[in-house]
Amino acid sequence: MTSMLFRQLFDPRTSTYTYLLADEATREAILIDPVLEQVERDEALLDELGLTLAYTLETHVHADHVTGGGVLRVRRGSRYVVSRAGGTIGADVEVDDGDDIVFGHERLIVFATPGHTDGCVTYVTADRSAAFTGDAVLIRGCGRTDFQQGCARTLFLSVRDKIFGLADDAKIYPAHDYEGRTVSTVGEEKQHNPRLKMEIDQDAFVGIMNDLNLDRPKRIDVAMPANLRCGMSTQDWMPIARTSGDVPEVSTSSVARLPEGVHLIDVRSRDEYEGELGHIDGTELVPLPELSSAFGRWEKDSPYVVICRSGGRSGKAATAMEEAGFQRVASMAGGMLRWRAEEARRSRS
Ligand SMILES: N[C@@H](CCC(=O)N[C@@H](CS)C(=O)NCC(=O)O)C(=O)O
Ligand SMILES: [Fe+2]
Repeated sequence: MTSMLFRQLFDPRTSTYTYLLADEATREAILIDPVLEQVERDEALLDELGLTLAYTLETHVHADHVTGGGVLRVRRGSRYVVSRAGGTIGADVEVDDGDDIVFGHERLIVFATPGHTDGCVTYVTADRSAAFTGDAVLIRGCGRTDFQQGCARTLFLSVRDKIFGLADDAKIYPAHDYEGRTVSTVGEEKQHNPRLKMEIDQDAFVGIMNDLNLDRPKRIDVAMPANLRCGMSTQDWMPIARTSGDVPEVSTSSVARLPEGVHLIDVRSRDEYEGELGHIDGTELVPLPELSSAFGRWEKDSPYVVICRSGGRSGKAATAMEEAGFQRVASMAGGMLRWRAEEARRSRS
């Protein structure tokens, strides 16, 4: 971990930690457990630090928040990584025990650590000095085992055989902390974790877990289905992710491979449309202030992608169109700025 860029980020509403890791030399980055409502924060940090987001990694299918991995994939071209055992649909990379995730010269090793859910994994740095344990081990606690195929017997074995098999000074970075703690070590948890310390046996652990009587996570009915789809929308005409502001977005690369019959609408001013950034062939120019006047002549059930300079106005337009009853609308994330940047990247490679 010594030369790796590392930031621990926090979502206060769900007490979730998101971890940013990057190769200092190549600037390739990953995010572990990004949260939908914090995507703007994460993107700003990536931009400030000059990082390319190669992957987003889920430690499991979360029940308490929607992943930011879907929107980040659409906006940044990152690849969505989740355990094969988690039962998700549409991931870019499904990992199993022992797999590697490589970014630049850095590498994380996947440990299967089921029990909180059957698809829980722990990501361990190549030098085994730090483990991102998700909800398998929390600081002085552990993930509950009362839903999502949770199993206390399995969790006990994952922690004792896998995570506690690391050196005592290995750092533990959990997916949540509800009391403001940020990091622990294997040795500390072996000694002080009230559920998992070494003097507790498997039967005692199962007894503790069966007696927790926790409330159902408040957002489970929204979070679970969304996370099982890797943060992507249920619409299937294009790969769409909905932002925390509920704007449907598609990537520039999806627009570059546009399916037949999708209407492209550019909502910038005529000056911009004909200016330096230019426009995509086949688009219809309808400046945002005039958008609603076009609603009458557009079919409500046809598919539309809306475009502007950076994705702000097109997002507003997409929302307005949905409110007006259009059923298949998306905003092109990043707008013409990203379109041109991607074009330059494509022509270099
Ligand atoms: N109160 C939170 C749920 C907290 C919760 O259940 N957290 C899960 C992790 S997603 C857990 O395993 N907690 C273990 C514990 O609180 O001991 C919510 O409504 O979202
Ligand atoms: Fe969880």
